[in-house]
Amino acid sequence: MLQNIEKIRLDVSQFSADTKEEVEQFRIKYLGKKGILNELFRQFKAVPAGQKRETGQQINQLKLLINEKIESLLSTIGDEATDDASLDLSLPGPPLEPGARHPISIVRNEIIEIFGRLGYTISEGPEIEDDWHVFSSLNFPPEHPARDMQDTFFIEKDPDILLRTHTSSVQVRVMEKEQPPIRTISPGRVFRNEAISARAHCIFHQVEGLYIDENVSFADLKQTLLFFAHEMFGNGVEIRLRPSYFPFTEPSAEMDISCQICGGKGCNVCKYTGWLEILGCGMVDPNVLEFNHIDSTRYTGFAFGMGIERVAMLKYQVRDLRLYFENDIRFLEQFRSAY
Ligand code: 2U9
Repeated sequence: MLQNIEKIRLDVSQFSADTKEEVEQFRIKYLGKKGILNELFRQFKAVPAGQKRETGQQINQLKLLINEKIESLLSTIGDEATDDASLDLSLPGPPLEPGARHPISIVRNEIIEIFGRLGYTISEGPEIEDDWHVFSSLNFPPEHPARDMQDTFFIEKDPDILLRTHTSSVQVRVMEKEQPPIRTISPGRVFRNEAISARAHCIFHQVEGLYIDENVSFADLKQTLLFFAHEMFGNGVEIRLRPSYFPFTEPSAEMDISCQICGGKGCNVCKYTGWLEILGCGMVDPNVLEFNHIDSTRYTGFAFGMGIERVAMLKYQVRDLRLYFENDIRFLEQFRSAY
């Protein structure tokens, strides 16, 4: 038995391992329930009394040796991840997915670019406005519902201060500084006190346009918007204008484009009408020109306004406006190739 113990001691001393897995196998082989050491203890019972003392000491020393071996193997193997032969730290990391421009930015830039080709400048102005620039100078009557807290975010301490509900206020500021010819568009964020749904949000983006000069007519407006529709949605698109009402334009109209999904035949996207509403427009009301010190007997102008979310919905067939605000990567990454 002492000879057998000596042989086992030699095996243990010579053993080496590269992984924690191998050390565990080693532990089971020697210290497991049916392992070599327990087998020795079983055989120990049959050892003659005179040899028991020495044999017992040898087995206990062997047990110590095995435990020390396991400890030393584990400490040299260390953290498996850092010692994994397949890990080459000199290799370049996995490629990063490129970011994508937000669909609202893509469409805003496209609108700006299209009107830029027609000579329109870009105007910007404050989001926090006063009553004059958002309502009064734009011919809103005192009792107009937009002036109500239900529709507009007012600053509590001062009813004259509010978040702009449209970017027309920017164009009013242009008229304060410049005389015609004026040809400008104003992209920007606007705020309305509305419940959030698939079709409405309390914050959204607009582009409004204003053209004031001598002899500007409704025909100029129609041709400008037809050009825009063709550039934005393709030359096959048709437009139609329906009479409407806005305080700041007279006459006023809403413009529809022919549905691109069904080609005007009627489908569930266009609610079987063949048309999709895209923007509002009209001839600038002479009152608005006069409020802003522009001679309405000499000058006429047209204006239009559109929600960028709505244009992007039609262009990319987005069914729920809330997707624009959720920053879900699965939605945003679909626009990677769009610009
Ligand atoms: C000035 C005078 C007139 C801008 C216009 C509209 C018609 C219009 C809506 C479309 C969808 C806003 O985003 S929306 O809810 N806008 O229908 N906007 S004419 O008229 C102006 C602008 C500036 C000085």
